[in-house]
Amino acid sequence: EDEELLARFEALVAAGETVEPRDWLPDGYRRMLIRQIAQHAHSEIIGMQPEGAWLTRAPSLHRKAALLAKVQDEAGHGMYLYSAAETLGVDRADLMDALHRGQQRYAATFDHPALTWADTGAIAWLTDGAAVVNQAPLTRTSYGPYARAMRRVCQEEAFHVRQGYDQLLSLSRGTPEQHRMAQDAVNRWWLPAVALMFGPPDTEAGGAGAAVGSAVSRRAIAWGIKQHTNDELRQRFVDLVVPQAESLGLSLPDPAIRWNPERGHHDFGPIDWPCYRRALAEGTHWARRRLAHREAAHRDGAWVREAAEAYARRDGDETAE
Ligand code: FAQ
Repeated sequence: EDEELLARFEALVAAGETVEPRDWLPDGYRRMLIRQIAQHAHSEIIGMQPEGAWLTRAPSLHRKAALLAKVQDEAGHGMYLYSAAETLGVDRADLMDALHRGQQRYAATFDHPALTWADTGAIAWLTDGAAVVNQAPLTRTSYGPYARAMRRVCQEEAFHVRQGYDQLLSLSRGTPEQHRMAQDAVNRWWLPAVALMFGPPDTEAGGAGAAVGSAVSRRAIAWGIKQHTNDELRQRFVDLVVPQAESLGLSLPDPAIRWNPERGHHDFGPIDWPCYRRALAEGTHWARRRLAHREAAHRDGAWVREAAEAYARRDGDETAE
């Protein structure tokens, strides 16, 4: 019977139909989705921290309002994604626990500090820019609740990219010191965006993890979870941002970037993925800080969760009043 169900499931996916929570799902598909959606949700909420650190120091009311809205949007994305994960039969509290215990990951992009105000512009332009490139195809992912969450998320992320671009443009055209600050932030956020927002390369010499990486991608593509490999999306991102950097009057810190007419793409330098792998395996000062901050926020929010639960338990008559 399972084989018949599996055949029906695979036919559904092959036909480009979305799979819904009421449908029968193979265990592997469910596990892969829970892992990706949870990792994605965790990235959204941990990703609030670098920019959030500048909320009290924004240089104008206008910039502060925009940054506040952006950071709140990221919280909202986390919430849609936790809800999408819950349709797969997991509990949000358990996912949160797994994050806090280090059993589930989040994008290590955010394990870097936002050193100056310009970093908030570089994060929004580059990191959200990479997020849109990676996530736009996910609006057509095979699992309905994830695909629907991605539509709204992508619209909001695309707006963040414009906000970051606008902020960097002001700095780039400002005083020489402001220009230097913008360039310095771009220099520091380029690699975390281009390397980490897309995951490991499709092929990598040596290392068991490397084989897992590409195998994971192949499985995800076969099931219609992903449509493109990590490297295809990374190339798309590089092609997109090179002309944007030019119009910003800023450079990207990779001397190997140049247009390759034969490939019809920009070449770029190799990424030292073993270095990132080591950082992921061993942990870093900023990774510990991000997680400690998250856990403290979770503890501080306990009374809000308790109040919300108490409110939800009130009987229907009273709520109707
Ligand atoms: N950091 O399985 P693969 C956002 C781990 S949204 C840390 O081959 P895959 C918006 C991976 O878990 C950002 N670990 O990776 C925003 C695995 O370890 P495990 C998030 C990483 O699935 C902007 C191992 O390496 N977006 O930020 C990372 O092919 C600004 C092997 O990896 C999404 O999640 C990493 N970067 O590619 C918010 C989009 N990459 O679990 C605030 C959906 C890999 O076996 C401010 N997700 N690892 O122990 C995806 O498309 C994929 O999951 C990738 C990872 C592309 C992220």
